Amino acid sequence: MFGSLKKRLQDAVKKVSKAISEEKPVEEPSREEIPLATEERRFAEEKIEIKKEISELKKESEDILQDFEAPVKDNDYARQDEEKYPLDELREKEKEIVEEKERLDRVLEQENIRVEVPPKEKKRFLGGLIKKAVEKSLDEKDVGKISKELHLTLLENDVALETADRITEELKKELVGKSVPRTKIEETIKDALKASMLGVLSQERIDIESLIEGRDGPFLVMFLGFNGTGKTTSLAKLASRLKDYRPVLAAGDTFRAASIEQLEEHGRRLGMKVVKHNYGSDSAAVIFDAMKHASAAGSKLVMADTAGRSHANVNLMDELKKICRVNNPDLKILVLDALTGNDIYDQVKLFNDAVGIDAIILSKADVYDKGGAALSAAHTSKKPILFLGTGQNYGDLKEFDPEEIVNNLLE
Ligand SMILES: Nc1nc2c(ncn2[C@@H]2O[C@H](COP(=O)(O)OP(=O)(O)OP(=O)(O)O)[C@@H](O)[C@H]2O)c(=O)[nH]1
Ligand SMILES: [Mg+2]
Repeated sequence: MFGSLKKRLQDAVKKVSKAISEEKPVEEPSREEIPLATEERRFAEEKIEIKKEISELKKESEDILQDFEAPVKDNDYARQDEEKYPLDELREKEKEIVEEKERLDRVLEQENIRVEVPPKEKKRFLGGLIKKAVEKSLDEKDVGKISKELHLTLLENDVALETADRITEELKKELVGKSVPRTKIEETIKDALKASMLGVLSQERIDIESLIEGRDGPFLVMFLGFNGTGKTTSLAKLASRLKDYRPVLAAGDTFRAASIEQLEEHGRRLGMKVVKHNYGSDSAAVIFDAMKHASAAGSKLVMADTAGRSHANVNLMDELKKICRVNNPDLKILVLDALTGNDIYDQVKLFNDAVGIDAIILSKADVYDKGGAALSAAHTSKKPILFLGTGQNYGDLKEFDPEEIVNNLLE
């Protein structure tokens, strides 16, 4: 039943996670962020200071040398100045200046040599880089891409718009701001998607058997739905499953030709009592009779068939309300044909508004590949899907397990 949805979801998740994980891993780091850059800048500032110092020294040495050389030309001055500047001292001073100049020149020569960053600093910096390279912080933009792709995939697979919206909203909440190892992006998206789909699918569970056990008189299960969705067949399958409670079948569809015979045939095959009236008779009365019969016979279960109906059948919708008023069913099961696709939302709304439904059986899952119907049905009704109809035999009723389905979809 979920073949197409499974394949498309898997493809979509792969596609977006690949795109995100392959994005340029590290943005060009700003100078402020990186210790190495800070170190370089500090060095550049130092260089300017050194240059200033050199030019001052040069000027100083030129002045001194000038003073020193001048008196040589003029012996009088020389003699005078020798007193002022003792020659040895001048030579010594010149040597110092030249040495200092040479030292500063050597420092300047190293201008292109990288400043050695202390190993601890370097490690911290590299650690940051590696983290950026292997981890991806999912932002609004990334998650936007993911949810857009998945939203489309869900819609293409029959998921109702409201349901697809809800799933992708949940996904966004889960993913935005999450820091994920680049190798685990796909896994993370899958997990988030699983959680949001499970949130939609997992409605309160219903255990029919314990409900039946917990009831004093006969427990009344009523089947309702559009025309031809699989009500009568699903009723027979569930009756077969619950045969130990000796169900009494009520031929509540007094409207469609051959509906009574159809139920009688199931009763014959399953060895179960069928309570029937004539065609055109009051359906509420048939079910009421079946309840009486079950009470008298000590049966714990009545399963009532009803006619298929739609918005157009105003009388039949009123009849449904009357059946419920008169018989107050314990469990109203809406049978939905999985192939219905987008109309599921309307069908759920129609029956829920009219009489309120308690649970869903999704029939024809065996001939339906898209899978989205289940998500829409559970989400729009907020009721549990009890079973999937998986064929035309009595045994073809599979318990619906949301976790199994979601895990299978995204394994
Ligand atoms: N493949 C498949 N066919 C199903 C399933 N459930 C029902 N059908 C078939 O769907 C057709 C209609 O089934 P019914 O049980 O008569 O449907 P209904 O809702 O009672 O129909 P109406 O009483 O006319 O409204 C029949 O041919 C069934 O055999 C299912 O799970 N899988
Ligand atoms: Mg029927």
